[in-house]
Amino acid sequence: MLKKMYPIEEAPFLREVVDVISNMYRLGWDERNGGNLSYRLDPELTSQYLDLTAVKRRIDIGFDASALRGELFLVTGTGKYFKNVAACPAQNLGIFRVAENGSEIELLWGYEDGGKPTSELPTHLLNHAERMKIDPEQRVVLHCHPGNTLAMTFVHDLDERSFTRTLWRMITECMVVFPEGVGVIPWMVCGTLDIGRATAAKIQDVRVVIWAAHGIFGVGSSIDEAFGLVETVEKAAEVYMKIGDRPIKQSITDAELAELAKAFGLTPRPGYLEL
Ligand code: 2HA
Ligand code: ZN
Repeated sequence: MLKKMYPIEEAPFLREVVDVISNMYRLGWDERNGGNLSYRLDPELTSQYLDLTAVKRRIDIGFDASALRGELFLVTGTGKYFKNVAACPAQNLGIFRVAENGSEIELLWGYEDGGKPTSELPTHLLNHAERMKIDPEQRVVLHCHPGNTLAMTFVHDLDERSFTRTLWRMITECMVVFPEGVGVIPWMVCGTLDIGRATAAKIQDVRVVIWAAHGIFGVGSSIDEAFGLVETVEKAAEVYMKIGDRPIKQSITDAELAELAKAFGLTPRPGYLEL
């Protein structure tokens, strides 16, 4: 019996991705072709919208993603502008499966003008692979260039403990949202396997990694979770940058952060509080 298929435009995962991308664009986090996103799709759900046996193209990705062979991903296209995604998802996004050989992908939908996945594909796929080892529900990796987080990487020292402690103090909720802290990578060339490896090496311990003078990566089991992490960090960085050089008259103490952890039943990263 032929399976009934629905139009891909109605797929909840596609709508969600288009929505969050448009939102990020309007927040000013994705100038020009800045930013990229990957979403690991559920095959059962996806098969209601796409014939998973109809491979349109095979694309060499130039690195080994065999840890993810057979997995389906919805990923933004290289050189594409977040601004344009809503008007034309099929040109700006693609859905593919990681091929058996691990070094190619099988395009099932999208990249319609002959395009291919984001230049940051190594970071996206390596992050998924690392994160899935500890969280089988890992689905989303999101990258963008939010201005305050970026600015903070110029004026704050990049030590992860120190960076995290500052963020935790800027909004009470920060420690509740990322009790494990944030990862920070000093400037590196982007779009490379090296920066992908450096990011993935951190992503087992943290769900946010900041690239100095570039942007931020957030991961999670859903778009909301990954986006929520990034917007919380960016908001805290905004408060930090707004304070600027003015003297701080009062702030949240370490004892208060410990009290907060107790109230919310969470464990701040060991050694980060001075008690
Ligand atoms: O996709 O953001 O890091 C453009 C970028 C590269
Ligand atoms: Zn970027």
